[in-house]
Amino acid sequence: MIRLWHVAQSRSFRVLWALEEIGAPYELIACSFFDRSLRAPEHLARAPAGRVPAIEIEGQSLCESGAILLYLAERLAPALRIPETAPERAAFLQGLHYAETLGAHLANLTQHHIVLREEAMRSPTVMRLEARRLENALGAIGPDWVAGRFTVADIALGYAVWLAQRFVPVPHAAQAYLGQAAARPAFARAMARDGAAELYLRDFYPPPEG
Ligand SMILES: N[C@@H](CCC(=O)N[C@@H](CS)C(=O)NCC(=O)O)C(=O)O
Repeated sequence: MIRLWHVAQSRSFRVLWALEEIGAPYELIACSFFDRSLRAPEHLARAPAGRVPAIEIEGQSLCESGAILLYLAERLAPALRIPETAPERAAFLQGLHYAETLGAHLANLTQHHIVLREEAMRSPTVMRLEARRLENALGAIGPDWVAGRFTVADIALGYAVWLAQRFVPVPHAAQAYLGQAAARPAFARAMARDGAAELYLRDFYPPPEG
């Protein structure tokens, strides 16, 4: 049985969505960022940075969302990846990893808008800069699937665009891309299992004026 350690709205949603696309049975272990459970020794043994996602599959433990997506596709759903010899392979790998270019901006914005609770801890300059950089980076997304057909790269990117709309106006092509992604039945099933929001409680976190 596959086991997924997950926090609602976090990058582990990528893996949850992929598991729903695949249709393999899995156990979902709902975690929280706020109860120290991700710092417990048993979680650190499977995810040394104390993060999610973490997954156990076939006796292996993985804790990097892009690697998990590729592993799941290779092992269980070859249709969700692009084979090494196909011409679309480069676009597939590029999309899968570009998701973490977006992820870096999203993580910084999450820190400054949400995790750093006191105003004095936040940097308005970083918030404005990261919002601008995220918006620019979104310019490369959509409207079509990154490698010509739906793959796990679109799961990685789709989640990033879904979260990005909380921080910036999403460009039209990326909006159309997200619309296609969110229309997938597996996306809706994953959303239904995501759990109660504890991190992003507002629809939009605008950059501070200035
Ligand atoms: N590059 C990693 C990033 C994992 C990551 O940073 N996860 C966040 C949630 S989106 C987390 O668990 N943060 C908890 C913490 O930093 O303490 C991946 O894509 O899996």
